[in-house]
Amino acid sequence: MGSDCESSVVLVTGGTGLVGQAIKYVVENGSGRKNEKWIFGSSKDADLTDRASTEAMFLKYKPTHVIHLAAKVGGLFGNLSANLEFLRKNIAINDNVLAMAHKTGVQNVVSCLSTCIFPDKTTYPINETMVHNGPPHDSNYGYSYAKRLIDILNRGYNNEHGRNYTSIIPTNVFGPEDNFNIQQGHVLPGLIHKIYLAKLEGKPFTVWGTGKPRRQFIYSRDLARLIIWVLREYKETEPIILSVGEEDEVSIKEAAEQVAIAMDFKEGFLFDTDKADGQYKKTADNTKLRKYLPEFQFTPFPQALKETCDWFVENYQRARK
Ligand code: NAP
Ligand code: GFB
Repeated sequence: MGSDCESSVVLVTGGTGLVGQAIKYVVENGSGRKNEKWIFGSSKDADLTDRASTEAMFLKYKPTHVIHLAAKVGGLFGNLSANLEFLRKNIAINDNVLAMAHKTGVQNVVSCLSTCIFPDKTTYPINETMVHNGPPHDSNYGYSYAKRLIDILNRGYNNEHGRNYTSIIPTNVFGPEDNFNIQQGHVLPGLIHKIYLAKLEGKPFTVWGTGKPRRQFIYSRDLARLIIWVLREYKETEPIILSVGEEDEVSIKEAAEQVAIAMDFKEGFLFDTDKADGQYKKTADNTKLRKYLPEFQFTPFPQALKETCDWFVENYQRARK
């Protein structure tokens, strides 16, 4: 971003979501700079699947930088139920945002991929060079192909227009302001919500699947700090994985045990093995991130979970669920 004296306007598309609100939190708690104006957009500002409303938003705010988070997002079960919609909506959003960024002269765009878009049949750990080396897990092919096209678009804008638009590859994210809807959301917010309800009934909660799949989880507020670093300092067009290390990968069963502890719940849980497991693992390699930021400290998982659970209980009425 510009030097400290140049002013910047940073537009965060998808600014009202889990990751967008984490960026707002860290910007308001020490990560912002005097010469930066931050705008957190949502679908109320513009339906980004529509080219004209996307252009109108860019002309209104005149961003110099964009953090592009807006997407149709869901967990395993949300994706399983609507792969075509995930594909079409996200292709439209991504093409519109990058086209309008280029048309209005935005200097830097950081867009979001996901570790779930990696090839399903692959060696581990997976690194940034492997994104396109084979089909993604079938459970979320729609979302995955739409996300992979961001990387291809970035290449095109770089090759033909010299734009330095780049992307990040976060692993599974959780935190305050998540989507706690049990059917459509991700596993951790789903388990938190289930335990909240189980507490009221005094019964065990249900973990879907076998509990055997493995995941790396990144706290939204840690991801937010890393995204701001990428916007300001990362100069490659190639994507960069933003994830905890391979050693922090846990099974869904272990994650459920940690969530129960964070919610102070002692009634135990059952497995519903009629429900899908989805991808067994998608272990990401954060070596590239560590080369740039060897000292970056992730929030310990139990502390991040506790902060998220406390937020949910305190904000139950207004939380997305
Ligand atoms: P989220 O909580 O579901 O928020 C999605 C955001 O996108 C909301 O602000 C939403 O606005 C906006 N949006 C959706 N459709 C839109 C449209 N048609 N026009 C304008 N805005 C629209 O998502 P998130 O978890 O923060 O994800 C943010 C980014 O991180 C996404 O690109 C996602 O693919 C990526 N990511 C997420 C995870 C994860 O585990 N959560 C993991 C890897 C990557 P409204 O609220 O107004 O609808
Ligand atoms: O976060 P999640 O829904 O998505 O995790 P993915 C699914 C895993 O958690 C499966 C188990 O193994 C589920 O069987 N699970 C257990 C649960 N209990 C629950 C529950 O209550 N809710 C949910 N949702 N799962 C997503 C992709 O994959 O990863 C998205 O589909 C996105 O596109 C996201 O990229 C980051 O991690 O399997």
